[in-house]
Amino acid sequence: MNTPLLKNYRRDITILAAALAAVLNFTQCTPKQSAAVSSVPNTTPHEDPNKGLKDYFKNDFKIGVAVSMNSIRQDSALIIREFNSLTPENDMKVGVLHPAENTWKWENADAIVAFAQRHHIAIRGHNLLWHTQDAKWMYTGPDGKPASKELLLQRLRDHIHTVVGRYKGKIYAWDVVNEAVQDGEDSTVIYRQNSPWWKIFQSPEFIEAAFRYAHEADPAAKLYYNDYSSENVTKHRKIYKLVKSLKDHGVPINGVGFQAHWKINSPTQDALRTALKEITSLGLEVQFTELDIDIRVPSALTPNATALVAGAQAAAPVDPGYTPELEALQIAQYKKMFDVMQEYKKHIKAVTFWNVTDKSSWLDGRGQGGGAATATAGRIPRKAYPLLFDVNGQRKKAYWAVVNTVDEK
Ligand code: 9MR
Repeated sequence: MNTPLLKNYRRDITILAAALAAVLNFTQCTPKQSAAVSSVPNTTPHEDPNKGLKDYFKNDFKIGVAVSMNSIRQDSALIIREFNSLTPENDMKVGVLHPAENTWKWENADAIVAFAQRHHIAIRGHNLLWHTQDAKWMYTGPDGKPASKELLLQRLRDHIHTVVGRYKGKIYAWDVVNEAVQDGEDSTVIYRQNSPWWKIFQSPEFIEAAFRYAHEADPAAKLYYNDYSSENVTKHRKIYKLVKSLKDHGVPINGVGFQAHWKINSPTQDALRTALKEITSLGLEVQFTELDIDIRVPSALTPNATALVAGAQAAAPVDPGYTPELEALQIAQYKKMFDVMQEYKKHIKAVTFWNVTDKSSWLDGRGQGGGAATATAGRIPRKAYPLLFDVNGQRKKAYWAVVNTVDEK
């Protein structure tokens, strides 16, 4: 790994990133100075302390955030100031809400809905069918054998009617089906094979059923198919095929959720444009449902990656932190992505960040790059710093880079 060529490459990248940081600091990462005379002395519209992301983007799309009871307790003022859409990070998932046939755990979900309503914040529901954090009991029949398709559909219908019905009129959009597409380059395998749902159905019938049940329970709610790596060309073609077939079969689907767990070096603007073009050509709306931009990339872009892996293997807590170089790359990536969102804003209904501040991101407990830690790579003890608020809840420079993408014309 330490060839002279690679060393030079790393040095060049570091210099480039530092230069980029300096330029960005001056041009994009401070509140915009408006030429217009503000009615508030010594402030411009972009410095108003009472304004949040939701206000800057009010003519474009909702700005949301995924929350837990903890984050609501710790960051309520920030959440209320910045966001106008909330997604429960875990508390509405099928296995969390409905861990046994006759057991329902409504406490947290109800509390999040009540908090949002109290503060006039819209709510996205997440989710109604997933192969993870699922209700395992659903897959087994009373005889201990795998449930029949009929029984599973009946349980799915009961679940969806109960949950969507309980929050009818309060939840404006649901992730109905989450991550049902197979990863990998084989474009002939569209549907996730290791899902318990697929194993029982061997067809997308359960996906269609979930959308129909959700629509029956709340005809006004917007219904989404939600997935990750949606900008990867093979993956988005599969997502396209799935949602096109739903449309062709008259299934009530309104949109596609791009999770947007991104990195400082991917996706490219063109990859995002291509995916958006294809999905919106079907007349579907789009939401970015789980946005974060991880600063950890296992490549020469992070010059210390090799040392970090070695450090992690030796269980040493090596953490270079949120360096100016990584910060500059993250700012640039946030700007690129929001510039494309501006191009497609007619189709985009909300952009939701996955967690509130860099103090606590779901990525922090995971291996480098957000993947699960593996035996060979070890668990890398680095934080991801993926959001727009720092560990103290203060706005980062990336925040202003994002705000300054708003087209004011
Ligand atoms: O952020 C969620 C984390 O707290 C849970 O432990 C994890 C369990 O799989 O799910 C996380 O949220 C996921 C979301 O529901 C669906 N897309 C991927 C998200 C990150 O894993």
